[in-house]
Amino acid sequence: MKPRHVAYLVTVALMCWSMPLFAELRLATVVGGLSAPVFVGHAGDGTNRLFIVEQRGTIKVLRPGSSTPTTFLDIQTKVLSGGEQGLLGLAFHPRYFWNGRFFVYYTRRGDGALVIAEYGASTNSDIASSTETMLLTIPHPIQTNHNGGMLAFGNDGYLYIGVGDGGSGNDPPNNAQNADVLLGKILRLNVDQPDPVAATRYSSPPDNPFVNRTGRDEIFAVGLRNPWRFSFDRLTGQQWVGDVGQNVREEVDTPIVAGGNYGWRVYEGASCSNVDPALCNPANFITPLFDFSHVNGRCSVTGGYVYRGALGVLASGTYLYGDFCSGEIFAWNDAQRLLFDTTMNISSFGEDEQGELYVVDLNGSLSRIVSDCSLTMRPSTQSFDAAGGSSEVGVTASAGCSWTAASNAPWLHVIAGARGNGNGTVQYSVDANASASARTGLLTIEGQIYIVIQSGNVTCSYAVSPSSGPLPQPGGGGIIAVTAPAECTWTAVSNSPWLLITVGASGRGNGQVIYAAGAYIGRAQSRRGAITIATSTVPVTQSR
Ligand SMILES: [Ca+2]
Ligand SMILES: [Ca+2]
Repeated sequence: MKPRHVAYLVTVALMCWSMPLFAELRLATVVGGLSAPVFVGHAGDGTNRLFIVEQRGTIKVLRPGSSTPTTFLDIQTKVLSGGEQGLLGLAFHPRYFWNGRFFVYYTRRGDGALVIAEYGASTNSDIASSTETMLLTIPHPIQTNHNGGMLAFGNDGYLYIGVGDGGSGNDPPNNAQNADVLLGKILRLNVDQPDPVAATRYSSPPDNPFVNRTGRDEIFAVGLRNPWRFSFDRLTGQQWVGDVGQNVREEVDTPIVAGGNYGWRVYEGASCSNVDPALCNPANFITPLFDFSHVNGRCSVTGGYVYRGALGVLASGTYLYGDFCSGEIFAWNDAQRLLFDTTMNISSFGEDEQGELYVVDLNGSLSRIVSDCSLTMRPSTQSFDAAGGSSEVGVTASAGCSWTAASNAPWLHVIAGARGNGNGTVQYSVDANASASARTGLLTIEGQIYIVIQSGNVTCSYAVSPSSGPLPQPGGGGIIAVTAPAECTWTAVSNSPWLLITVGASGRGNGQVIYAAGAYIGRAQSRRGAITIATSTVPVTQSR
């Protein structure tokens, strides 16, 4: 056997042995034949439906398992479409299941104004009501480019809106640095509370940075060029913005802080744009987390999502994003890594209810990022009192997929199962905590994080409210408030596979647990589950 054959076999053997999870990634087409899709999202209502925004002015709905989307909303008569204009964004209210409210972002036929409008559900859950309620219009009369187009609710319940700088090149009116106009900004609105003084159907949260001072109250952050796509990390609430650059740099900004100035038009990415060279002092602006240059055909960042899906397709916390022109899809974990080099025009990424990620190709398709070597953990978190103890976490992995487990804390020890292949169990122990402060340790299992929290050495008491949770037959969710001293940790555990904890599987001090269930069909009796939080058990009953 020639040496290079030996080397080849060794390489294959090493690949089988180490089995890096991302090597098994692929793009699976979910649906094709779409008309210029620019966004995909979900309603958060337990139905697992995907909603696909088409630029011309339609929203399609796709039931899970189906490959035939149907029309949810058609507002083509209102929308000016083409180039960077069209129906650009969609956001469902966090309580859409209860209130049926959702919001769209489009450029208006006639004058090109940017419109944020509200629509509502109808009695047919797959067809929205066509009644429009105007929320906000932003004049955009001169140029057709840089309309922004993203809107999404933050974990604070407010609606965030990414608005472009008004267009042309180098922002001639300097809109992005002007707090008296809404162009070139991230806005933040409370859509649950009108403002009778301003006569608007929304209000500006009182801690928006320009409330009670010069500048538009709706503004949350300034200095954006064209924040075409942004997202919130569903675990941490941190906002990630892909801000499209001009001729040189593409950037990703995070976190986005109230009153932050993200640099445009003084800076393009981390570089001085030389439009206002006298202002190029980095101390006055927030530089991007990272930027990249226009090499390899790259021209326009498409902001994406932080992966938190339960299937473990990517390591938890990985930020996925891409470039519209090159078709490249990248992962960011403190460095840029190329995952796919596609022929797509990537208009957007998107997230389903489980946190799995999708890629939208403007040429007409929607694909999902899947892995042939997925890994999941049950549970994903565990709390201990100050005395410590031991426990275990079950790992579910495909046969042949190997993994390792490691602790980041000196008081958290892996005592068995530090390595596995396929399904397995990791056993660990937690030392006693002599301090009065709570603490958090992490077990990292093949890039995925298992959270161990431990209360401080104090007496802990816990209260939950409400004490029971009814769910309607079509599915829905609820919120349980947890009250505890700040030194005290807790976990929330469901006793039923149909009863999902979507937010707050663990916490310390005061917090909330959000749960959800899908429709309950075809049974004679209601079904009963329970969520146990620290020492309290909250029964949840879903009607038949
Ligand atoms: Ca103001
Ligand atoms: Ca910037």
